[in-house]
Amino acid sequence: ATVIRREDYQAPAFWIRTVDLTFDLDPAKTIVTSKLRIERNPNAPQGQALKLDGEELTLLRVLADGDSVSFRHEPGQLVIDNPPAPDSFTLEIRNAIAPEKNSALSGLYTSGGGFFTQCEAEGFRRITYFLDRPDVMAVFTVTLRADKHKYPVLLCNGNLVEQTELDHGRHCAKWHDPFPKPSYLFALVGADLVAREQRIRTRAGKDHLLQVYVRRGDLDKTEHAMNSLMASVAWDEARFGLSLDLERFMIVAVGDFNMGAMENKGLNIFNTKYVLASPATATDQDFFGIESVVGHEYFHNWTGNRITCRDWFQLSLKEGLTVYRDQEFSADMAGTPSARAVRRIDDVRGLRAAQFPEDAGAMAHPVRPDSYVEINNFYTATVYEKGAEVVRMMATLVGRDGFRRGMDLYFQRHDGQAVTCDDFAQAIADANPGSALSANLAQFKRWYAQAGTPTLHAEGIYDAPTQTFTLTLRQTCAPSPGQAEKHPYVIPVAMGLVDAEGRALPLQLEEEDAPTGTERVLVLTDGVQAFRFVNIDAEVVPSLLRGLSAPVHLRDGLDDAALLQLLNHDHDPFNRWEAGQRLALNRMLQAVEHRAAEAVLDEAFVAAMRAVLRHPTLDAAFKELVLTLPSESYVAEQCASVDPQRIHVVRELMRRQLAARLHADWIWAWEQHQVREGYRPDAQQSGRRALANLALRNLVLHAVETADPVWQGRAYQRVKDAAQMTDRFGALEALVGAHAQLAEPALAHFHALFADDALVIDKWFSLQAMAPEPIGEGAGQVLRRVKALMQHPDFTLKNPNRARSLIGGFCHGNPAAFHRADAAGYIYWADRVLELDAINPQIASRIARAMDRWNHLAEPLRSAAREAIKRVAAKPELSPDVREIITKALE
Ligand code: BAL
Ligand code: ZN
Repeated sequence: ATVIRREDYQAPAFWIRTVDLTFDLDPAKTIVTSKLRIERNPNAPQGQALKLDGEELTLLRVLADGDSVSFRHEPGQLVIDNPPAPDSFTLEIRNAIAPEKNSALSGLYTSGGGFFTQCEAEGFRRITYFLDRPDVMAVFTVTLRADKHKYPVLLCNGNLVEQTELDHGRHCAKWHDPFPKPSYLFALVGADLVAREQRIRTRAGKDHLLQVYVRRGDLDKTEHAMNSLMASVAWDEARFGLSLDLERFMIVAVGDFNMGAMENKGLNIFNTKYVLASPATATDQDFFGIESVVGHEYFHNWTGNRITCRDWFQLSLKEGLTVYRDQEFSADMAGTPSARAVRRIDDVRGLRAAQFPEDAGAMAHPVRPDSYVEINNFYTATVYEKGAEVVRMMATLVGRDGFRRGMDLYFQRHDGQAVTCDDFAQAIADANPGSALSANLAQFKRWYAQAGTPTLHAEGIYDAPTQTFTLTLRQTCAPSPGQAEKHPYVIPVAMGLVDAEGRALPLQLEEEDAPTGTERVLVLTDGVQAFRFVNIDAEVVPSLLRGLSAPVHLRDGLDDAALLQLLNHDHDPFNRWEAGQRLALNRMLQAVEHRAAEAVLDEAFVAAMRAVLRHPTLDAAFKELVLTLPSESYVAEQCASVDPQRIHVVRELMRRQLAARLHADWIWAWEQHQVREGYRPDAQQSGRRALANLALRNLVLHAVETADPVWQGRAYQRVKDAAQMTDRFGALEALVGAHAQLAEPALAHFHALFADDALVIDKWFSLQAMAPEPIGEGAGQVLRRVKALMQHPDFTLKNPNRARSLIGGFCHGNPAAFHRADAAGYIYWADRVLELDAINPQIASRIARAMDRWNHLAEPLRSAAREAIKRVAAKPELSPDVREIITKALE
């Protein structure tokens, strides 16, 4: 396999200034004609051949300045050693492709009888020969020709400039995109679709047409996507002064899609999962996901499209920044400070569930990787979510206004360019001279270069006679593949001090004249640093790393009493939640380590949970987060040697205890949090539904334990009658999660109700794949079910959403059912990876990553896992995607 290294970057030998493309669309044989205006790059070493990328193409013709030209093939490239004119010339290429055979869904492919594209990262080379790299930006003019009856809608980037009728029932549409763009942002659609349309006038006073295209019959599920798009346009103008730069902005939904969505210039293509929603078919979480992804792709128009990446190592330049922007958008949309905190907790849960394990596993890589074999493998939680944390830390270090100044400078300097993460950090720092970021910029950028999650160790000592509190902070970071030694990071530590009465104390360091408020950001730059606070008149508990102000583990040694103090009193809702999670986690880890499954939850913990649940002023959404035990995978991350079965048993037994001992409180919570007004997917209503659903899960769990039919019956009734999906699915989850007898009829009823709705059927598959494995007798039940579901008429490996729901749900989302001593889960995994690899390497590679952390498993799981990985490795014809993952796993 060819390893691409960041240090080998060279500017291209040629630029492509303009592209004229013509597509004669046909599923079996599409003809692509491409006219490229090419210029030699005067700043690159001269005399180089022109090497165009191309894969799976049938070449029909090559002309240079209208004449034949000699060319040759190298693997994946068309090489022209002697272009006709030294500095600039026109190249005309004609080639054929077979979209209907493109099961990898990269390039041009068919789905549901239409044509769609996905070009990021390197799909354009599967359409035609090109300099398929992000630093080559060209102006595209595209003509699409197709059968009018089958493909009445023909879309491409930019503006529609011409529409004509052709002979033989065909028609033609010509599009021009005035913005130079890299090939990865190219898109076309040819399909039978309908659109929801909205005309808007922005703050900038310009009129625009927004369109959301879907299949006929889905139009009633596009309102939320359109509302989210309008909100995104308004937000980017208000928060960052960034206006829509196109007359027309289109979103197109497609059922077969590798990613969540794609930010092609002016023509976003979306997985249906992130477009279609109605209260009857989508949960609150689905509604939220749509708002967030619509925002994300829209925000890319500036952070990604107007300023793009110089090379793929800089992927986080656009992804980390755009995730940060979509997180801020969602937080602003949530409204209240408490709802913002709920959003932040949710983001952190995602970071800890996906990125922290990645940073500690075989695929650990820096936010800006140094090398890759297959770039598709680097669309990771590290590049996206940790990248967003790096941007968030910059914003913390320069402040909200300072960050806006930095963004303004970034656009002033780089609009229209393909740049690097260094350029971004430099702009934020330069706009904020005198800030902790500009003072420590080179060191700060280690966040881009070093892999692994650092640990922040904290120790606080109160000295009553001098009324001082000394906080000593120390940082460490474990080695990661290829990086034995780590240098200190710049770690912003947002913090406060909380006394026994819950007062937030004024914070004054000994070198300061006066307090600076009750919350501040300490900046740790050395390996160890002490901060001495003065005028502290009582014992305090430090509340550190508020809002997770840096993506690190915190080891502050707080005992139960201190954590309870924070849970009860911390002014920072994030750390309040964190304290509750830590109380639960400590108990879970103790039970796991001491093999004391029967460990009885102490009354102090149960009472603390009850106090939160019954609290008169806390939001329901926040309560739901506090009352939800840390996930099994998060517990696993804290263990040196992981026994997923054991963790599962402990968590299940704890769940049952909370269900039993808070029984009356759960009844109260259920009754108090029913939403009776019309459905709105907002923070307030969805919080109430989330808490009511958690209550129902607990009530059904307890009912199954005590053989009480009432709550099982209520849940079943809700599956049948609920007016919307959040409640219906919540009830179904409660039955399945408790192994209730009514789970089976409820699943059957649910399937019958939604048999024609692919996205709902995906939920039905994944719920079963992620069902908790029964404790004791019945082990292996989930895998048997998953195997049976593969034979279900609705199952197909070819649809990424379906494959992810069942196989991904099981391998990634159900550790206790997947990691089995008899290796049956691993055998299933290896078979599916190999099977999927022949169809769609990107999806196969994602499933392959379920073994990233095999090395941390307890025996005999570890050995069994290694055997399975070796079996996949032994297959000679693996895709580079899967080969890279498997090779790294075995290193
Ligand atoms: N650029 C790939 C999809 C996304 O991150 O928006
Ligand atoms: Zn993105």
